[in-house]
Amino acid sequence: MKEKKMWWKEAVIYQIYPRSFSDSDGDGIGDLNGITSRLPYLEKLGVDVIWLSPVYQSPNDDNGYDISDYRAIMKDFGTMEDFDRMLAEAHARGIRIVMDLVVNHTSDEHAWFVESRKSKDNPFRDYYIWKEPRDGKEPNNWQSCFSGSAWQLDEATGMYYLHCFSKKQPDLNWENPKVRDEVFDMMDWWCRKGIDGFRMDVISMISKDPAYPDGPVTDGIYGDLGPYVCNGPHVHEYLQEMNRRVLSRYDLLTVGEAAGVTTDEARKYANAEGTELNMVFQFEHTDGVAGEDHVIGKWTVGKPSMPVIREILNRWEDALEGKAWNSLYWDNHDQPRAVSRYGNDAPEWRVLSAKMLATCLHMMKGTPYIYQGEELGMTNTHFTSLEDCRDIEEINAYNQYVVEHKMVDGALMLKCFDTVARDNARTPMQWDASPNAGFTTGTPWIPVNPNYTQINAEAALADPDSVFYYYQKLIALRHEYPVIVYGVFKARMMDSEAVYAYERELDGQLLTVACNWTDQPQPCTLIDERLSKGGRELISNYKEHETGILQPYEARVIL
Ligand code: TEU
Repeated sequence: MKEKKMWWKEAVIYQIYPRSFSDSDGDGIGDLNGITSRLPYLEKLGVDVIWLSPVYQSPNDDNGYDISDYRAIMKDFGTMEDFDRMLAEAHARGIRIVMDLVVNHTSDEHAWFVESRKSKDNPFRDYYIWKEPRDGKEPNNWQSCFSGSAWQLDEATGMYYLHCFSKKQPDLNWENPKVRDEVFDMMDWWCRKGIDGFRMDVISMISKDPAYPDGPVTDGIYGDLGPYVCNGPHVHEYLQEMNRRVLSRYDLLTVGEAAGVTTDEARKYANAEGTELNMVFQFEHTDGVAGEDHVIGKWTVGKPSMPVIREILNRWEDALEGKAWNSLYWDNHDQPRAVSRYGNDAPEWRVLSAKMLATCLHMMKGTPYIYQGEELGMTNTHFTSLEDCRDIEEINAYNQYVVEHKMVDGALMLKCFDTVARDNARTPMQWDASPNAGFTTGTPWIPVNPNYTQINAEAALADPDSVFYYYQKLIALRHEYPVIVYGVFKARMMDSEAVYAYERELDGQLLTVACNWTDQPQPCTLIDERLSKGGRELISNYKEHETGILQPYEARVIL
């Protein structure tokens, strides 16, 4: 099937986690003016769109994913004037801005919840999900994604409210048409301001199984809520309503963060007819792969193997072909650093493996997302005690598994944090080798990664062989060659345990990609075959090549 051309299929997105990007006023917290001042850097990289993690008013229990006012800017980040200026300056540089939309839940400090908890007959009561106790306890055994029960008893009325995340993030009741009206009005308000799209936080979780059954117990303590809150009975209906009432009236990029999504579900969310969203983020190759040495829940000290990752990504490429559009990502603010997790962050391999991973992802079919610092090959950090942690997910998990239930040894838990904790992605952006990596003149809210003296933007910009310039080239290639955007994906060399290879084909044009995921040379004849038939190299992370093999972490792309 001929793919319909759309700007958001041709775009490369850059995610900014504002808290950790650039601090303009020395309070140790990144802000909007900091982002505006760095726009020339992003323009140089060549990205088309910025996705901003939440910048709305928030008590910051979960760094802005707990919103207390959807139409106000978080004080730490600046003012609405700062926002308007950032938007205007981004647009002047041809960069669009996509907002994070967090509407599965609000903050417990949002005016709706402040009202809702007051009494059983408050007009806002049904904005949230309230249940009577079961045998004097929680209504069911669900575990919150941030440990502990997903239910919180509220003294005022003796009832429990549902919070799939922290207890300061009560879930909205999407079955209530008034909630949908409020959300759609608010979205419309931002669209009229001129923003260019939404990344929708856990949008797959807005419709719950009305039976609220107990979930399967996996860690011996609580039950899994996933099967009863992900892809629920009305989720597609609600998104179609959102599409009719808001999205279809503007020219937007929409991407749903879809925990628990399968390829079948994605074909509905991101259907080619455009009745719901443009694309979704799936979790199979990130949270879904605990890899070897799994400890508990999402916590692991192991690495996922390439064939496992390849099976997942190739299956997504094939299943969505012609039916729905893919998103492509290694990193975001909830994931460890890609080069540490999938590549090799040892000094001798860091740059090569970061470029290899970038090639492997950016030549696939779908819209690629780059997370701040990924273009520098930023790495995971190291946790020496719970004091180093800022993320509520880490702190609660440590308290539950190490302190309270004594199921995991504290040192092992810290090793898990080194491997997969979200704070790995949240250490400040490394701008230069000056104190605090040039992120702030004050004390950063989370310590900088000590390797900033070597790994930073200033050094990368001065080095023509840097990871930065490699990303710049990958982005430029996507803009230049339609086969990279629209070509049909076909897996190659599936018998290799070490080489991830594939082709893309469009109107008789063939693109061949081969990536060595190991630190050893690996046999590969695919590239030589293409070269012998007149193919030419578009990009590679090595200058000199060898016949019949790929060198350690070598990536080659032939057109
Ligand atoms: O994340 C939702 C989610 O299910 C996971 O990414 C989760 O945060 C984590 O990886 C579990 O191990 C979204 C946001 O991206 C995240 O930052 C928020 O904390 C969360 O929703 C709640 O809003």
